Amino acid sequence: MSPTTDSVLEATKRRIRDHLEAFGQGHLLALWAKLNDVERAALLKQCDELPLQSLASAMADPDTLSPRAADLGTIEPAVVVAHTPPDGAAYRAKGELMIATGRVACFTVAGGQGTRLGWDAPKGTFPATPIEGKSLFQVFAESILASRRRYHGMVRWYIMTSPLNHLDTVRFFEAHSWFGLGSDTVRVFMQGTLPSLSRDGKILLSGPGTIALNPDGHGGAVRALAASGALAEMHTLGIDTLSYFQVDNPLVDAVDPLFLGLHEFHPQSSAEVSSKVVAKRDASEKVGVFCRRGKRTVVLEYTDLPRDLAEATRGDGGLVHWAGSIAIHVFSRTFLERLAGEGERLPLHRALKRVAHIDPASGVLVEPTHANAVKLEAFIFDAIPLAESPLVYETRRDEEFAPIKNATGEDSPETSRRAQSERAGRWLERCGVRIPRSKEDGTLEATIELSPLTALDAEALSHCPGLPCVVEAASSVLL
Ligand code: UD2
Repeated sequence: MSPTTDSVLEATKRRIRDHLEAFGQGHLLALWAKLNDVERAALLKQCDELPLQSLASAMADPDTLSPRAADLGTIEPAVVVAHTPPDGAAYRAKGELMIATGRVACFTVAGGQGTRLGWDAPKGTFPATPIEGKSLFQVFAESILASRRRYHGMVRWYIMTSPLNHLDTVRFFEAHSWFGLGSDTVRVFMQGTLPSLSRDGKILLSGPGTIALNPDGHGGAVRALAASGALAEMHTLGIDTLSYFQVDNPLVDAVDPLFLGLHEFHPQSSAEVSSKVVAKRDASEKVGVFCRRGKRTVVLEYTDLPRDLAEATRGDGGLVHWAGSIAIHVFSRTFLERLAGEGERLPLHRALKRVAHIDPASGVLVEPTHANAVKLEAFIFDAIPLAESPLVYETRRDEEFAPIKNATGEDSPETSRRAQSERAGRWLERCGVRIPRSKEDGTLEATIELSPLTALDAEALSHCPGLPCVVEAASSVLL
């Protein structure tokens, strides 16, 4: 390295070291002497990009991020538009027109790590369906393709990944020829990252010259949609409405005209953001709940909802805070542009995790056996209170929500595949097909897999030629 380059590096180092020290993070350069010039330059770049100012309070005391019950104020049940609203057909027709005129795109957040499932690949590649084992991504792709055909409109698909799974996700789509959607109609872009902290607020090193980073949560979508150019592209293409869903729920109605129509035209909606809820299975179900805090509609994540509020019941025995978030929303593009333009950083939440890291004093790798680190994440649903008049709409769990989260037990591949099969069975019954059911509890005694390309709902299924009259007990039926 030339003397000039050397002195530039030293000057940059001094500037960055002073800045880090001002925030109590000087240890990040402690292993400087062990690094070569390339590693030094890379470390300085990483340090320079840290949003230290906005992380100042999190670093000063990571515990301040957990809301205390006293800070929540008065929490009341959310106002929810009931399932099958009057004039549903009119809202649906308006939603269909939104799709037909190319105003709607899908948006899937798929940057998470999927640790609980134990699947060592992007979660969207997980085999989800009961017979063919189609991946989650394929189920969504078929749903989008079927919506394009049914409503005669282009529905593009935006997928947010993270540095942990971006390349694998793109390769998966390439290997499957983009599931027939056309690669130019699917845009895969990466979310940002935030540094992982020690329990006392020190940024961790993952190597002598690298900072330990984690994806910045699905709340990072606001920034990533803007930074990737996706919002600008939507503007150019005339897309003004985003149908948002998570990567883990194969029952999602990816392009739901009724929900889109309600979002845009319901008198209680400002058409900025709308959300679907289902009645919580029980007080301990791990979903956020929609509540009202003062005049604002908010989602309190299950970890932040005090137990007495989670368990409070009404006179009829139902939960007071029953409206469970299934993470299905519609966002208007202009609302997201407004948030991104205001530089709105959604509040950070903390998750305690095990993170292997380098001890800056000794340079030795520490492999913890307990949760030693704080990961910081923003949640997209914290944008809801920033909307003028968000709409909350109740839907049916058995029709729209069977997520795959855990390897076994609740919300597992097994429960989700059964729910997919049950829904297909119900739709066939509505078309007059005889379905084998258990005499004890009425559950389906066959396995049925129905592709979205065959039918997007029971009504469409009734027009399909060649439906069986009877499904035999213990059979597998692929439609
Ligand atoms: C989420 C909701 C929960 C409930 C439930 C319904 C949160 C914090 N909680 O729980 O209230 O609505 O879903 O199923 O969202 N993701 C990213 N980037 C990240 C982190 C996550 O894209 O940095 C994606 C992830 O790929 C997945 C979704 O966000 O599609 C949910 O992530 P999660 O597994 O952390 O949330 P979960 O299932 O505990």
